[in-house]
Amino acid sequence: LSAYQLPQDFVWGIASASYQVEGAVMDEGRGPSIWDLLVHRVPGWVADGTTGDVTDLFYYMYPQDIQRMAAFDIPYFYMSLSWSRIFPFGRGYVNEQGLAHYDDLFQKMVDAGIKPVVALYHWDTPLALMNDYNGWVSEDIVADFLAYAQLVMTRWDKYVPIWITVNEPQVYCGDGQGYAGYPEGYWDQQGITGERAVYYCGHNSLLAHGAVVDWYKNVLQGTGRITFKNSANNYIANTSSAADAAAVARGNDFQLGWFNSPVWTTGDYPTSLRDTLGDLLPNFTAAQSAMLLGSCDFFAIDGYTTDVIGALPEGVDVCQSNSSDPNWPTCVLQSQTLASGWDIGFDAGNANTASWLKAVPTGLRQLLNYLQTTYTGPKGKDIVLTEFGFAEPFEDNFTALPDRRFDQLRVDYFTGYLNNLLAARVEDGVNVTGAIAWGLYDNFEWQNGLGTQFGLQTVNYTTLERYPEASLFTFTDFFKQHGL
Ligand code: GCO
Repeated sequence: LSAYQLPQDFVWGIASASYQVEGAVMDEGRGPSIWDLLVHRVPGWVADGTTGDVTDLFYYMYPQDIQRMAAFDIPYFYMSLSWSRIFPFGRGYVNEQGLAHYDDLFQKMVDAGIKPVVALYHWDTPLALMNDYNGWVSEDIVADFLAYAQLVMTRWDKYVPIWITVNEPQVYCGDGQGYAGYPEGYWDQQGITGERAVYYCGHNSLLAHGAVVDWYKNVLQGTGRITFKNSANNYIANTSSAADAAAVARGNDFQLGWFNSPVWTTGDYPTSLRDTLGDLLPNFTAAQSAMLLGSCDFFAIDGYTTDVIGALPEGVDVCQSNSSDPNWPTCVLQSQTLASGWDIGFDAGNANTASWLKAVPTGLRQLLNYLQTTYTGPKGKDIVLTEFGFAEPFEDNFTALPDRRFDQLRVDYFTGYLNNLLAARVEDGVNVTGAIAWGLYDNFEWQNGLGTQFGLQTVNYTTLERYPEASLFTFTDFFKQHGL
């Protein structure tokens, strides 16, 4: 494998997202997003009390960030557009300063030889749309999202070879509706139960994705590739029992089938979701199913880790640490309707690093094989690993780790994951055609705030200086070693 040469069009690069890196939240006509409200007004929403007000100040510092990427010969950069910089009220009035900002950003990227991979939506819903109609819970968002997409794709398609409609709907709809709107509890006050909000959010995300792809292909006749981004952990069964195997299958339906059965296989949600959720799950019309089927040019997967999944005894809604492997003691509840899982050390601060390093990299190979078997088919469309990465435990603790730039655990993470990706491609014949690392540098890690650091560069939040870490060299050297 060490001599294997990757094809020249292999998509490799590094990632960011607007609210996580831009800062400058009140500058040049930007309107607020739901995150501005959540971080300032909901006590305890962010674990360490930080916000994205400044974060990496990418909004102003992008020229140097682009030069840094160019210096490392990084060919692709994943980023998202801030919807509320362009439509401060979510729709209607357009902010020309926001457009001019991204004009210059794209021009500088292209001048530096870097290709943008651009998401239209990475969780920062314009606040006005939340106030008007509850954001993604309402089907009204489909028309507003389409109008926004039409404006930006018409203007920037010439720069953008790869478009992402929505980022990880399973997460922003499923893992607490706060990512798509307000925290749980708010919905109940609106007369929408939490669970119903989750599945309407997912449904409207699919309809919005489908509407944008349909317009992009048939009206704009865009030449780029377009898809939405999934998030999934690799699931392995806790024991060889039939009940645990069923829990794994059910878990995969809930994390992947929810969005991918409608797009890749049947045009509808998986049977297990229909059986479990009943009328919480909306229906597609025949025309909507037809629009969704085949609407992704490739399968985009964000895959960070592996969970051990076991069946829960009926009626028990906390998970039990009955894993047969003592190296995996951390019990993480996936969902009441899903299964329980034992997380193999994804969390920053988890001291369980040894088992994490031992167990997880092979999980990526399994996940890629699962996706090809289940969705894309052996000679079908390709798979791109659009995010993977690692928050090194204790990295922000200068006493424990005085030189943060030598991030040994993250180096091991990328080495292990990239070699397993290669094995999936070369030895298993999985059509995986790209790998994009999270992230460009430390940034605002949502509810974990600035303290949880995934960066391949570390950032001094007093001076905003960026420092390449060892993992940035490991990551970029890997592709050079393999012919790129
Ligand atoms: C996503 C991710 C990123 C995170 C990263 C590390 O939705 O694409 O959640 O925004 O920062 O996955 O947790």
